[in-house]
Amino acid sequence: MAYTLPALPYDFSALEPHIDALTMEIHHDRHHNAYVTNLNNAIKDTPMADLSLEDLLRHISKYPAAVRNNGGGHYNHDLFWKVIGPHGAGHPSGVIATAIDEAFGNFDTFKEEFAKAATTRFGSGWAWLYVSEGKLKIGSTPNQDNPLMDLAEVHGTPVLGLDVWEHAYYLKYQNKRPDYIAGFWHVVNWDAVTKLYLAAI
Ligand code: MN3
Repeated sequence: MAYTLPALPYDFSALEPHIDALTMEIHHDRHHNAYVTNLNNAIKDTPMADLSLEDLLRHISKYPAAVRNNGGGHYNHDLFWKVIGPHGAGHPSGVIATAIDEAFGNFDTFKEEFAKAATTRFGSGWAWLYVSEGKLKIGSTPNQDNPLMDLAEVHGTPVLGLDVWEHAYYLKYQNKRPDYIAGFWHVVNWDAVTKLYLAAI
């Protein structure tokens, strides 16, 4: 069955002023849509069409680059729209807060380490909070790779991702990626992150 572009679960303007409406519209309707279209084209009439997206990504070294780039692009953006949203608390609570404190010492240290991963990813890519063998870890991947992929530098299940491609922030922030990262903390949906964490441990 062909993949479809998931509807954004809030308005394009819902993340203002931290992520602007025009960026959200172009990012979702054009960039994410293109990954879905190109993924469908890459797997059409092949055995890959019968596998789940996660199965494709976990064994991505066996598949064409178009599946790596567009399958990763679809998975990563689907996750991204879920882990951001309006009315962010600004900080985690409950089980995810405890797990972050255990893994990184405290929330401020976690934010610094995550921001460092996002800032130092050269060129296009993603910063991740992911679960590996039950523990939270921070890492980054280039392009549309992610920690599910067998050929990635980091391995685990993503629970929070930050898109640091310029298309994610350039209209509002231009070259100031650190300012975009600072805005990101205002729109993280920690309830969604908690659900992903509980499913991954
Ligand atoms: Mn993107």
